[in-house]
Amino acid sequence: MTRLSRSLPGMPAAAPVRIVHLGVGNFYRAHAAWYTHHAPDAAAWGIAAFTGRRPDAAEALAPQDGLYTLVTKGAGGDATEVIGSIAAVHRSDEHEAYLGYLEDPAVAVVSLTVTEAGYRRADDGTIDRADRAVAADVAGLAGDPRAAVTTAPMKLVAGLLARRAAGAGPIAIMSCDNLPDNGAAVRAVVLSAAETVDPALVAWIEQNVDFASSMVDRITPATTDEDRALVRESIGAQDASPVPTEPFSEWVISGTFPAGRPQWEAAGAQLVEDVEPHERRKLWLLNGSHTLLAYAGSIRGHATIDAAIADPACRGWVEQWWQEAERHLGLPHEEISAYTAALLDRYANARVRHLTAQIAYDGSQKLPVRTVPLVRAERAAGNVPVGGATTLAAWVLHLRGEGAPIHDATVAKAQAAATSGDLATAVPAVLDLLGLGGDDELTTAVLTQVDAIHA
Ligand code: CS2
Repeated sequence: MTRLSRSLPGMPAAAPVRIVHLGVGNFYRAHAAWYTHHAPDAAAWGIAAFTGRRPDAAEALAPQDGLYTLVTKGAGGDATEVIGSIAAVHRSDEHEAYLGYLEDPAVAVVSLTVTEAGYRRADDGTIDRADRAVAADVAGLAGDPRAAVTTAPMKLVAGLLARRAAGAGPIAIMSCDNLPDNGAAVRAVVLSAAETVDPALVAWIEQNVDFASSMVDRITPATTDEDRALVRESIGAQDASPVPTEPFSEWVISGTFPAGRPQWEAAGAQLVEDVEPHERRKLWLLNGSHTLLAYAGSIRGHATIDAAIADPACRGWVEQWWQEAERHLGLPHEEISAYTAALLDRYANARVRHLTAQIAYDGSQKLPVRTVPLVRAERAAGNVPVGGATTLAAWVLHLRGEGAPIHDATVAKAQAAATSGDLATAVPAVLDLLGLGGDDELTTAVLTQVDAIHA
């Protein structure tokens, strides 16, 4: 069967590259690439997409000219649509190509979906100099500003060095990852990374780079062979890498975009002054409950989110977590209940098949931003949060080998704490590591939830 390509009838031509994206996984292709495709000025805004650690997406997408099919899995059936906004695809190691884009004044935005772990942040939010890959990148750039680098913060620094040298002018960097205040978070990590390589770059960045913030919300599982077969049937061409997703989608952005941007708002994105309240709502209500379900659900034998939320115990804990969140979000009750009611429907959508094991990835990076801040707020208010304690209990059990397999590059300390003795020792050790130590009431609540999860 014919492979999907731009030479097939009705396919859009590739737009000139004005956006560079780092980390072209399913999530980006279900989300920001879709909005760019649907912007009224899409013909002027092509994306050059670089893969993350694995070259798979470049290998699948390059032979089909960057095109792919988005499969929206609604309760009533699947809708397929070919997305054309990715004009060029590259492996992450095609560094000269990357620098070439940054040297082009027409390139106006660098966006990122590199996951929480990809930012290589130390506890204080600056670049983690102890990280071996970071150290190698620093050494490389110190000798040659065009040396190949592998970490996301150093890719940004290398790109900005090239842009400054080329006199290509201001640019926006926009994170689409689940970090609170992600624009400020990326700014802190990039400025500290620049400092290690070329202190003069710091002032240039301050004058020329807009660190836009964005909250992205669309549940996107991994592609299955079933998706490939369905797409073959539906579009009459072979797509090696279609993207399944859910009907719901939300994108909230704030930034000045000094070199321009597509009219994303005309495709449904919201441009706001302050993304923070939106980000917190999504991180706590969605991502926080996802993490609860990923660990507690997988321990109770559920492979997918729809199965986990159908378990009355899991659903009860999620609802408790949402009540805990409501006390600290400072949003109208109606807004929260509308969002959580929609979440229950989204989670129950069995056609999405979102794996608990996928969400269980990288817990050591995720819990500190989506779970711990709310637990801390609850404790400061004198409450014992049962929902939060359930996530903590489930994570300790996961680190001790229960439920979804561990897949987390920065888990060593937490895993050592979790396996340091029996649960009565392990729980306070892990809480301590999360900055929740010395709290007997919380420890007791977590131990009680260990039993509840096993019940
Ligand atoms: C999930 C997110 O894997 C995870 O950690 O919580 O990827 C979630 O599906 C997205 O943030 C939804 O927008």
